Amino acid sequence: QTATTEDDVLTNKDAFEESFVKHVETTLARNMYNCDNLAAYQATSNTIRDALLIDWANTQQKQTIQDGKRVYYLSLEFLMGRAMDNALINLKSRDNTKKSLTELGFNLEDVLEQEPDAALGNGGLGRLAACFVDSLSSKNYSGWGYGLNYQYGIFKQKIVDGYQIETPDYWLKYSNPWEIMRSEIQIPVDFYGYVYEDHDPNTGKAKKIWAGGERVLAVAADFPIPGFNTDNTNNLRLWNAKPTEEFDFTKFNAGDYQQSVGAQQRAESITSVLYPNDNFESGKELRLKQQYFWVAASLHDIVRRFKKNHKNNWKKFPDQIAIQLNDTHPTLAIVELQRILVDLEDLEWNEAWNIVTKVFAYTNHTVMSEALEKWPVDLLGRLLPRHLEIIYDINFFFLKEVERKFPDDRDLLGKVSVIEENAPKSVKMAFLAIVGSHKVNGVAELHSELIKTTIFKDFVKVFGEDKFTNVTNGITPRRWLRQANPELAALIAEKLNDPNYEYLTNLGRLKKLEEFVNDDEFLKRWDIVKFNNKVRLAALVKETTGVVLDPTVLFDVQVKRIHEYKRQQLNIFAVIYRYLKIKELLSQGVSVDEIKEKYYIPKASIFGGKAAPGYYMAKTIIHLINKVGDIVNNDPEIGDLLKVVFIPDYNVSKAEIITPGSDLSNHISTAGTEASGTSNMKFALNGGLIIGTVDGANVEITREIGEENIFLFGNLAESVEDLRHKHIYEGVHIPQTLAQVFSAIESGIFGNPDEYKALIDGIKYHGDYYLVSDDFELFLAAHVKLEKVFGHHGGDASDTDHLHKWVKSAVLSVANMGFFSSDRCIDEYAEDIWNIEPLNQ
Ligand code: 26Q
Repeated sequence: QTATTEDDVLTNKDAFEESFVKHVETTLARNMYNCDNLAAYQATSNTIRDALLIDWANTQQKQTIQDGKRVYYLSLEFLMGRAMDNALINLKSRDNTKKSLTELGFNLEDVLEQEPDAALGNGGLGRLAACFVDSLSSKNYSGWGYGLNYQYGIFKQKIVDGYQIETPDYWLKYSNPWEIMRSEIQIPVDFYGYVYEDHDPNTGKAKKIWAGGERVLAVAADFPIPGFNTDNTNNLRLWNAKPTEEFDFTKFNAGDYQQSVGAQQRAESITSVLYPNDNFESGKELRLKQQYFWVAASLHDIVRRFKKNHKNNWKKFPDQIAIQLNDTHPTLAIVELQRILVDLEDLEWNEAWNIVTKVFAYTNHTVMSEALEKWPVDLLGRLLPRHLEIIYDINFFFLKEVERKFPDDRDLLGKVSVIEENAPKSVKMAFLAIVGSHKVNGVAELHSELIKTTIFKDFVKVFGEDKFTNVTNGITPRRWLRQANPELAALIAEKLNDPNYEYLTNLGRLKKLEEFVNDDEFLKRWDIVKFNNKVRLAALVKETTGVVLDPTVLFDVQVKRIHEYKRQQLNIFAVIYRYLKIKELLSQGVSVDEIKEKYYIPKASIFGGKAAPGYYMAKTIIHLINKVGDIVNNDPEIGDLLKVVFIPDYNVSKAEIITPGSDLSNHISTAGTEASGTSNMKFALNGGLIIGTVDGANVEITREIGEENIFLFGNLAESVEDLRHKHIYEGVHIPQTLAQVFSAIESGIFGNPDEYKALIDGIKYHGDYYLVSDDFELFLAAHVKLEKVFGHHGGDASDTDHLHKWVKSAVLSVANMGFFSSDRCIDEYAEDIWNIEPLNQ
């Protein structure tokens, strides 16, 4: 009588243990006597997966029966991180699993550590997609993700002699228990070849045929996405490229068997590696191949599913399907759907185009020109000859319409054309995405306003204001509060009288925390939680860098991709300035205690983030941070007054430790450059304060939490253009403080100054594009102010000054962060863009 249902493994110890042993013995073909943590992870994940699959199958069946509208989120990146803890939390199985594993002789935390990160993304855009699929499931929407199942995720970063070294992330070393291979779902995708015109034998109508070329198979791998507090379990479908069995007989007959097999094999390279550029367009042919492979497979899958229920009733297509384009990477989907409808399904151009534009919507994530995708027409035309023709036709009909509406505006046509005529003649993907979508959104208010007045202003004129909208980004509180910060999540649940953590799907309820802001006992407990999280972060720093941090000092964190616009250089220059000043004071005989008392509180500057492998300037910044760390951390006079560390290989799992452990985090991009930022939200939700510029979502965070609870500084977006102009025509003014930093670097104290020449010259002589010189002293001043508020916190809860200023601000921040749940964000997309409603459960 031990028979159990799959669901019991989630809540019943015996059922869990029975399944665990079964998986050890059958799935893993091992035995309980030599079961290590890795085997325990595999047996546990397979056990949880079994339960997950039931919910997943039920959900898909329910969604099919209800036959409502579904949204498909097309993203080339899903930066998921680990799946197991998230599944345990969402399925309410964490306690049972922890207890069961303990009985079996394992520790849950150690077992969780065995899982490699699914690092199929670069940074913010990829992590946003991961938060979105979590919210789609948790809020009972019918919503699938479509992406690529890269064999290699974002590279692993090693730091050797202060330099970044990239090593491959072969994350599928052991089989992936969260992936369900759908080897029966195979979709052929064609490349190259040529187009000819034929006549329909029945109607006599002319018809375009795309023929010849290379064929690759797209094979589906499915990842179930569990929701929190609901059985709703959506699907993330990631494609694998596989060779077809068709064979190059000319080569074969010519006796070149080896070579023809080799050519087939190369098909798999399409989904081999994630391009490691963040906010930078590289124009590589393989990247375009990835994009079309993914888009074609996804659309054919979507269309096939539609036809199963609705045959050729194409009018219904936009009532059944919404497709969201995560940046311009999937823009070819617009062209592909038009091709399917016109070439394969024989719809009239206008009827097809009407359907296409109702289905698609496009999210823009940047205004920076170097990140805007452009594909040369000769490359596009060679790889996808029929698609290039369709793009020309789309542009032709669009421009005709513009001309009809604005007959007197002679320049307008050139400004909105999807084709850039300059050498090399190319297709502007953002323009194509706008023309083919019914809505275009930015990701924070400031950013959404900026795109309307700069890069897309002519399209606002053509299409009107209503097509352009804002959906401010959000983050999932399941991973970024409950999973990353269990102690804080528990304290909040207690204060909200919410033992089932329902606030995690109703994040506005955090507001109630304001009631306790004058309760000293509560503030102390809050501060102890922060302290414990700082101890956890200090352990990570010790383990990864060897540097020992005192958890009572100010933890000042900047972790994100390394980019000039994000201005890690501004931060490290300020650290160098601090070091120089401390040295100066010491040389004047001022004691360490007096320095702490009157000048500089002790602090640790914690950096982390990857540079794109070909981004020289970003790599230079990493090198400088590491060299400054070497000098400062080994200076015997300095002690705990200042530490500088660079945590190697920043990723989602490390973020889960770093975020809760920060006192202060930096979001200091040049105003107008960071579309939103999402780590700012994660830090604030975990009770860290922010030092930031008036950029991206910092603006709305300030509005929500109150300007007295955030440290803003720097020139505003509206001044940036003038300042850049001034730099070029009047020269850059380097303030004395910054000049001292440059002299120190040039003196060689951080190693060969030639290595930093490009970094400094870019500011001094090449126009200081990111306004480091303009914002440097404002940054220093913001620090003076915030360090007064932080005080001489000793991590002992007896520092009432700290408690009443800093900790209060932290509580008030958290209390007002409800708006930044990705649940709210998904509700806005559902209502304003997708026109879908949650499923009846
Ligand atoms: C494009 C062409 C070829 C190769 C790579 C790319 C590419 C890859 C990744 C271009 C851009 C990206 C990533 C962009 C990104 O992460 N943007 C961030 O999106 C976040 C979510 O909206 C925002 O919070 C950030 O402000 C924004 O920088």
